[in-house]
Amino acid sequence: AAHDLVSGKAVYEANCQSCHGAGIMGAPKTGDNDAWSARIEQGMETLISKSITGYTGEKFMMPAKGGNPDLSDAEVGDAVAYMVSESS
Ligand code: HEB
Repeated sequence: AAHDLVSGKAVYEANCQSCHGAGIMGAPKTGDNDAWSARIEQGMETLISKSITGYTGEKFMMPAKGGNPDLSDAEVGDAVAYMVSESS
């Protein structure tokens, strides 16, 4: 499915930037290609499903939907697409 990068930017700024903007608490920083390239190789489906469900990495944790259960799966997908487009 196609992702809406305009929606994704807004969802990102409201829900993801707090961690991913500065790359705090182990979050891969948006725009940092080195931090993202190996992650992007997993493919969009995997990146999005892990962002929806949340997961614990080796040291740090990505909260489900960034901690906002009101987001739809499509909104999370748009935000991931925006982050990847900024970080590739
Ligand atoms: Fe995050 C990771 C997305 C929010 C923290 N994230 C991540 C990733 C993605 C994301 C895509 C990658 C995955 C892989 O690699 O597989 N986020 C996202 C989004 C959002 C977010 C879309 C909004 C909704 N985060 C967030 C927040 C935080 C975070 C808010 C804090 C609290 N993350 C994180 C971390 C990580 C991530 C820490 C890493 C983990 C590991 O270790 O791996």
